[in-house]
Amino acid sequence: MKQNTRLILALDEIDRKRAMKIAVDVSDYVDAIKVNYPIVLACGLKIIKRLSKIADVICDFKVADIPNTNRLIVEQVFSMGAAGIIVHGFIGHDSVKACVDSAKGDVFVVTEMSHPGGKEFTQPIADKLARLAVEVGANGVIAPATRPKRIAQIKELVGDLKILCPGVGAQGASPAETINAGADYIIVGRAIYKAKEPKKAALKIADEIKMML
Ligand code: NUP
Repeated sequence: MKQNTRLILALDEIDRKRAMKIAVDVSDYVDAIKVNYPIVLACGLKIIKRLSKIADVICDFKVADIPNTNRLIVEQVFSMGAAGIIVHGFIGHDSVKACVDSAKGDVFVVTEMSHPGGKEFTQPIADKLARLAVEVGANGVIAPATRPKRIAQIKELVGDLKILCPGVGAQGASPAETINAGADYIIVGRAIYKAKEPKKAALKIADEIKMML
């Protein structure tokens, strides 16, 4: 995945035409487009292929199963042209390793989740999940933009692994603080795809990121 604007669009828009238009409009300002279940359930797996023609696609499927099932899921995702996949770490080393071994692109491991409930169960084990990501040879981790201090702490644990941070915009975090804390990429959904002019919204965030580098 390129590291140019450091902005990743979380395209949780379920109307296919609108989603494709937004993807084209913001393509100059994003390094990748992240898809999650909403768009894939609404538009079908082919949306991954379609979006891959516009930008690198990361599938945020938070894969969390036994090693064999994880492998089967990962193979399907990469056969559709995805560039990366997001997986859960709490299922253990063997299951995450199965993802890394079968991936034809980047694997990112969720550490502490960005929403308030992320403090309940993911925060207490987040450091262990970050270490697991390093141990199994993942390419990066997901850390919460809503808690910049945690980004910095997780960064200490993962060294060269990339840190991708959701939580900017609708969840309240700012691009500047997130970059300052050590994020390599910022993941933004609603603040872009729900904006009246998604292109302008993406440009504004990309500019804010640039100012901090
Ligand atoms: O901890 C996480 N928080 C989070 O918001 C891990 C995630 N993968 N996400 C995803 O990032 C979430 O599912 C959504 O697709 C995106 C954030 O969207 P928004 O809050 O900017 O609209």
